[in-house]
Formats: sequence, structure tokens, C-alpha cells
Amino acid sequence: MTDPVLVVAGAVLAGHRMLVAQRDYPEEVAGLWELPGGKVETGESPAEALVRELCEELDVVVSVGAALHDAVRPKPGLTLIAMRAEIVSGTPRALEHRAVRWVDSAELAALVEAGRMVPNDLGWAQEMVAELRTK
Ligand code: 523
Repeated sequence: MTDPVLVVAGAVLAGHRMLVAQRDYPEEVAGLWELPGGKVETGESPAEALVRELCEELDVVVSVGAALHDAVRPKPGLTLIAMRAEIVSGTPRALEHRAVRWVDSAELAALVEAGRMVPNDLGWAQEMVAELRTK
């Protein structure tokens, strides 16, 4: 049996906007937008993994807050969680993605409606559409 994999993604917030990143691979999801993040490594907490991943992928330092509501289990042995985060230093740039952009509630809703978010992130995107609308 392979070890269970936990992936942590960041709902990086600034004012009434959230950061989304455009995947470059694999082919099935290339061009679609996601909450950036990656696999939690042995010995790391999810928050520590998110800090490391967003530094590697976006060249920013973040502080990590509360988890979003839903955990996603696309297949046995793979669990995805998302946590709120705020940038402490740096300006995000796409080191491993095609692009990054800040979206407000309406822009995020438009990505969802156009089928341009990665399928695993749809529940989180919907949660954040509602949350960003209140900011
Ligand atoms: N997802 C996903 N949504 C999402 C992330 C960050 C990841 O559905 N917002 C999925 C995609 C992969 C798995 O989680 O099935 C691992 O994500 P990935 O590839 O971003 O993780 P890394 O960067 O740790 O993995 P490597 O590309 O292998 O280094």
C-alpha cells in the first residue's frame, strides 16, 4: 500500500481579493486555475507545508490561518485541504505556474462558471465567492 497523501492549498487573501494560479501541468488541468499549494511532507504540519510550497511556487512568505470548510478526497489515499493565508512579504510571481492573478468575488465566480477552475477546487472556490462578496 502506498502512504496516504495530504495536499494543502492556500486561499491567499488580500482585502476583497484571492490569489489564483494557473496550472502548467499535467495536461488534463493545464490552463485551469487553482488555489496554489502542494503535498505535505513527512514531519511537516499542513501550515508549515503551505508556507514552504507558497515560497517555492510564488516566492512569497505567508502567515497561515483557518482551514476552509471542505476537505476533498478525489480518490482513496489522497486528501486535499485548503487554509486561509495572508502575504507577509514578497509579491507573488509564477515560478511553477503559467500565471497568477488576484480575483474578486465576481471574477472568481466567472472562472467557476466558465469551467476554468480545477475540478477539485470548485467547492473552495464557491466558498470563497461567498466570503469575498462580504468584504
Ligand atoms: N491539487 C488540486 N488542487 C490544488 C492543488 C494545490 C493540488 O487538485 N489546489 C492536486 C493535484 C495533484 C495533487 O493535488 O493531484 C498534488 O498537487 P501538486 O502537483 O500541486 O503538488 P506538488 O507541487 O507537491 O507535487 P509535484 O508536482 O509532484 O512536486
